[in-house]
Amino acid sequence: MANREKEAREKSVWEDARIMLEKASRDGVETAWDRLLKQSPHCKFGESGVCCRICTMGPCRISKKAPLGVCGADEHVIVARNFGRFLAGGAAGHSDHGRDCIEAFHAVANQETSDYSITDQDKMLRIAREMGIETEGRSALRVARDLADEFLESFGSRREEVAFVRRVPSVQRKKWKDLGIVPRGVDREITEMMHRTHMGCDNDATNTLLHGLRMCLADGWAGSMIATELSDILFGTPTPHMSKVNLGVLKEDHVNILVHGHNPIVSEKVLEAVQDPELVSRARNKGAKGINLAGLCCTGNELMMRKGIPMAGNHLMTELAIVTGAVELIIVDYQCIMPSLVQVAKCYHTKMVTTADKARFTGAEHVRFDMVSAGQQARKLVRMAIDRYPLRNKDRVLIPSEPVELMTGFSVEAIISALGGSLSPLVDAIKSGRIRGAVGIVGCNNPKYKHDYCNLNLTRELIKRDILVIVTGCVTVAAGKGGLLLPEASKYAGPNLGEVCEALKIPPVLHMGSCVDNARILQLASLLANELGVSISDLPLAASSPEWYSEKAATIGTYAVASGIFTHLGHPPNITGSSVVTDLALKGLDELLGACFCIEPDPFKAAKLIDARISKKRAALGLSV
Ligand code: XCC
Ligand code: SF4
Repeated sequence: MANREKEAREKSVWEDARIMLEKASRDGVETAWDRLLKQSPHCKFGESGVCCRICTMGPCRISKKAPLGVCGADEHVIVARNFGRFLAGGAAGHSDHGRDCIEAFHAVANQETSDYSITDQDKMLRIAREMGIETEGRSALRVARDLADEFLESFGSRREEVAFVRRVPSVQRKKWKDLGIVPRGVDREITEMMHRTHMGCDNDATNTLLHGLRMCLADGWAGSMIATELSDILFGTPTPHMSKVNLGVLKEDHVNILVHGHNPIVSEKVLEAVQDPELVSRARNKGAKGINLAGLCCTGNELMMRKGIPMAGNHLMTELAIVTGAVELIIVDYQCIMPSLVQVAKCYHTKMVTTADKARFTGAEHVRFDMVSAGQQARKLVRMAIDRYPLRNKDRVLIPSEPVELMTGFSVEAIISALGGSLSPLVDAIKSGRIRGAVGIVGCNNPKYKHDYCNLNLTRELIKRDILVIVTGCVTVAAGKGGLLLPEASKYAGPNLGEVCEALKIPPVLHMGSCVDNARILQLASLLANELGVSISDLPLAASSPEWYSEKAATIGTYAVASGIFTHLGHPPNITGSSVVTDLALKGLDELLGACFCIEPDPFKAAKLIDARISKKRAALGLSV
């Protein structure tokens, strides 16, 4: 085997990735894998979390020789503060995305824009009623204004608890209350974390981490949940349908546009623009057969869940998608967009455009999106892409692999409707053991792992054990490329789960959306708990993020645990330098909240750990193991 091919094989499980990695190396394009090599080995102080840069008496790093920072902080305080700020970054990301959704919804409700509208009015009214807003005899816009205000309140500091806390089963809520971690306003919790972790504030590691739980709960049950619910209201609640995945979704004879980032506010308008007949004929005049839109990462998940737009790839495929040489334009909003994309794009005819004032990239063109000009800006972007088509160098184009089909669109509403209108059949299946439990596998890629090896194998191992898997975020792409998001994949599942899936014509792995859509999993878990009259932590559930990299993923894991869901991670966050913090994460939280973290890089061993946990929960409920 040639060296280049062998190297590529070690980096990813996928053929499309390997072919592109070889091309990148021929084309002289540097990727995340190359840069990881140059960054290795990583700094041990940073890796274990004992390096503090919080004030200018330092920076300090803890070692045997110097066990305290200049101020006297020990490794526990330093690790807890660093991790608290890490979680704050993740909570801020999702929640600011949620806030942008509220602003769009607010603009619609106040008739300040004609570029967006309410697509799912029934859902809007249902949630308004859930929030205690009067809907009888009032216009939809009037209700929408109240709902927008209600959601904005969940970000401020006037509330005792964020709005959706009322969805949490009472036993879990009582635990939060006893621990003093009921989430109040999202912004308040994040600000308080920054305050607590200033030099000379919260100098008790456990106390800092308890606030971390509260802040992450604010993300899960407010920032992210609001983002999901409002995106459904604005763009439609997903229902099951088919789509496609991998780099094969790019088309050689079309203008190819990629959308990357997280917020559907931008990508939904781009989707409208690519369907504009005038723009389609402009593309034809330039020699293309049409305009092809594909997604990356979570913006891709949003478009695929609601509109069936194909998905080109996940986090580690974003550079490689450009290496095809077939992409005219990559439009980004925010989060998880590697700055290297600017350089990779420059190696080809690809143009990179940023759209959010809060996420600009030196070297990329900026086309600002706002509520009133979004439609116009989206058309401008599509024109830009079309005009680049003639610049494409056909000799440098290589689109690998045929796309793989998948089924997507499993919102909570869609799951309930697939079950015939209530969750009872699912509850019965869990009780009888035909479905032994459910695991949400979520999150990212990280070049420290063979790309998608853990994501894919953990998913396969769990369904074999009659455990239903739910995927969101970048794991979706792994499951999709592996053929697991198809009803026919029931043949890879254990006999009992397989039978249930066949009867319902659903895949054994359900795609529930993007990373903010992990809030759908929270909601499903609380509905199940309520149905059974128990707490979330009593259910045979788990979560996992095998190849995570981002602050957001750590925040998601933390709100999952705080909500009562046992959570597996492929590798620990940078906390191992403190025994207090590590013990709390791996054990202490179990006593406090009925769930904790576990760490295991090997997906086969991880499946066993998760299985054991599910069996334990089943036994405690008096169900067959
Ligand atoms: Fe980002 Fe959401 Fe992770 Fe993927 S899964 S790498 S966070 S895009 Ni959220
Ligand atoms: Fe050093 Fe303390 Fe300042 Fe951190 S806060 S840099 S440990 S003196």
